[in-house]
Amino acid sequence: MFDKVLIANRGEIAVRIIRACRELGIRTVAAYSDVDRDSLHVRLADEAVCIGPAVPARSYLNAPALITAALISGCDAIHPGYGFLSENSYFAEICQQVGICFIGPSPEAIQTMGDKALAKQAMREAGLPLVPGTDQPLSSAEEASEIAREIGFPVLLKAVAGGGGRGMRVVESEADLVRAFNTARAEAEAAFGRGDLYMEKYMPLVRHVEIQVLADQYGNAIHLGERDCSLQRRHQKILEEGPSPAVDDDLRRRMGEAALAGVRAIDYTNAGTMEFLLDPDGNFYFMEMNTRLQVEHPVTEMLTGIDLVKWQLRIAAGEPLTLAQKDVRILGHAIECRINAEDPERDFLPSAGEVELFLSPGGPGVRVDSHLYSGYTTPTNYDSLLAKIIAWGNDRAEAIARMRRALEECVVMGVSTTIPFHLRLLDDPDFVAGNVSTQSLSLMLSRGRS
Ligand code: MV4
Repeated sequence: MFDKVLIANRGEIAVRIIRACRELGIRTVAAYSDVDRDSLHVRLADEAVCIGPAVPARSYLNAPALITAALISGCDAIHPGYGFLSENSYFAEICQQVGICFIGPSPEAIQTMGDKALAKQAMREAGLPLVPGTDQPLSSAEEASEIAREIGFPVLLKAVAGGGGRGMRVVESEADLVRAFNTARAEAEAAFGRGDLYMEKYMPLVRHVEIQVLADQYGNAIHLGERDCSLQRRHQKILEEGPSPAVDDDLRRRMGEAALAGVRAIDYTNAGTMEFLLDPDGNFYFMEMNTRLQVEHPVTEMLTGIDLVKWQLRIAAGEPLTLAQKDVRILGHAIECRINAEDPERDFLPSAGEVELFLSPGGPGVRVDSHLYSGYTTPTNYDSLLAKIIAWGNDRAEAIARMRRALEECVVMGVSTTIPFHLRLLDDPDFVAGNVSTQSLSLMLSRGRS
C-alpha cells in the first residue's frame, strides 16, 4: 500500500479522500492554492504544499506544480478527485513517467472514453446498446443533414471532446441543421480545442441512470448498482438517488452486465461510471463513461456499505478485488442533495463569502460530506459546492422524510444556499411519485416560480 498520497483537489472531495487515506494508514499531502490556505483539507492533511495562485490554470490544473509538489513531499501516488485533472490522460501519463501512481484508470482508458465518439465505437463493439445515431465524427453539415433525415428529428449534436452535456445542441428540424452544425462546431472548437461533432436521435423523457463499477488489475470487475441522476439543471446534477424508481432487479442485472462488458472491452481498472439513458419502455442506451470518482459516489456507498475511495487506493496499489458480485448487496434507498452556494431565488446566482455559522445535520441515516466550518470564507474562484447531504432510509419514503429533516436542520449563515430549492423539490408530487425524467426539473422550476 502507498506510504504517502498527494490529493490534487480541494473542497469536500479532498476531505473525503483524506478520510479514506487516514483509515488505511496512508499519510496525506494537501495541494492548495493561496486562497485555500485556510481550507479544511489543508488542516486535515498531514502535510500541505502551496501549488500556486487561485486561478485554476495556475494551481489545481497546473500539472507541473502538482507533480513537483508530489515529488518534493515524497509522495508515491496522486489522487485527482473529480473535475480538474481527474480525466486528463496527459496528466496520468506524466505521473506514470515520473514514477508516481495516478489513482485511477490507465491513460489509454481515460483517452478512449474522453473521446465520446471513440467511446461509443468501443462500446458498440463490446455489444452495448447505443442511442441511434453516429459513432464517427460528422464530416460536414451535408452529412449531418443526410443522417438526421435517416434517424429523424429532433436530433442532438454532441461534441466529441465534450461530455456531461457540454457542447450539446438539440436540432428540431432540417431548416435549423446547417446553422446549428456550424455554431456547435465553433463552440466545441472554442471550448475543447476540437470541433468534431457526432449526432444522436434526441430521446425525450429519458432518465439518466448510471452504473458504478470497480475493476482491479487482475481482470476482476463488479458493478455496484445504479444511481438515477435525471434531475439536472443546465446539466448540473441537483439531486441523485439510488435505487432508481425505474429500475427493477432484472433491469439492474442487465444494465450491470452491459457496464461490465464495456469495462472488460477496454481493460478498465479502478472506479468508473457507465452513464445510460433509460427510456419509458425500459430500454437503455450507453451514453458516456466517466473515468473518475463522481460527486454522487456516496449514494452507492450508503446503499452497499462499500467505501469506493478505499477501493480506488487498494486497486491502484495493485491489490486484488476481494469483493465478488454476489457479495454486493443494495439495501434501502439513498438520496443525495448538493448544497451549493447559489441563490435559487435569483436564478442560482453564485453567493460567496464568509460562512458565519455552519451547523451540520446528523442523526440516523444522515451523512454530510463537506469542507465547511463556521468562519470559513468560500472563495469565488471555484465551483459552488459547499456540502453534500446524503440520507439513507429503509425505503424511498423514509429517505425522502429523512432528507427533508436533515435539510431543515442544516444551518449555513452568511451565504445563500440551494437548501430551500431542495425542500421544494422534495415536496413536488412528481418527485415524490418517482416520475422524473431529464426534462422534469425545468417543469418543476417553472411551477416553483408560479
Ligand atoms: C441525451 C439525452 C437525450 N437523448 N442524448 C445530458 C448530459 C450528457 N450526459 C448527455 N445528456 C443527455 N443526452 C440523447 N440522444 C438526454 C440527456 C440528458 C439531459 C438532456 C437535457 C436536459 C437534461 C438532461 C439530463 C440528463 C441527460
